Amino acid sequence: MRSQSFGALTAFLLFSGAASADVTNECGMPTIETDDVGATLILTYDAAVQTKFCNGTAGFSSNVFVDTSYLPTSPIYFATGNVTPVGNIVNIGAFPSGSELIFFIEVTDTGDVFYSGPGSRNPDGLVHAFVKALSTPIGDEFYIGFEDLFGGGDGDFDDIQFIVRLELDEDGDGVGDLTQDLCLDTEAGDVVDADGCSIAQLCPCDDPWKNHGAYVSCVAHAAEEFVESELITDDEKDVIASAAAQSSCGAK
Ligand SMILES: [Ca+2]
Ligand SMILES: [Ca+2]
Repeated sequence: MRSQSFGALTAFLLFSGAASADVTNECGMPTIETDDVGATLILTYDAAVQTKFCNGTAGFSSNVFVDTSYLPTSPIYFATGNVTPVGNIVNIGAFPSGSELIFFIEVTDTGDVFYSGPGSRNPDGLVHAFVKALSTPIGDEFYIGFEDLFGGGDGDFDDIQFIVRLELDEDGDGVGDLTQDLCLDTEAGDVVDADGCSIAQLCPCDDPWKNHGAYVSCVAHAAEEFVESELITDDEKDVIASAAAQSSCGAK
């Protein structure tokens, strides 16, 4: 089965980015070509992954997930057909180069589960999804559509549709480095805000603080904002604030 190595698809994209006239939702489902059907999506760089839900034409309702062996939290749910609003964006997280993003739908009406990629992954042995590279100025986007009927249905892969956006994410914080991450080189595992900044980056110990209190105040303020954004708990905030108070950062 063909793997889409999107780093090398530039020439191909020039000829395949146009949407067809057969638009079934606000995303504008593209024309599917033979190579798109059953294609796999394998990352060729460390990427922040985001999904944009486009719904589809299904009478059934399906829960939609991304599965990868690389994340302990896998699989990750991100939408439900005919329930999740069209255009809804979910930040899925950071995935290392070499990971395959395997998508699957769980059809709630029938209990069937169908995966993207080769048909051998599915209970009926048939391909149930297409993956098509879209043309984007920054980052990479792929249009994905699923067929939700056992046996392949009508084979137009438009029952569940969504767009996956990938962006280089070298610090692995799940925030794309090209357009969103204001703090590159975040320490691995650190919790970050929507701008990709950790508390340690917002309040660097080695900045020229007026005094120790100014540093402690910066950390306390940042930690409070992280709590309000539900990035950390109150208990975690207390631990962070206590560590800042006991540090020598800002001390003359
Ligand atoms: Ca990043
Ligand atoms: Ca960052």
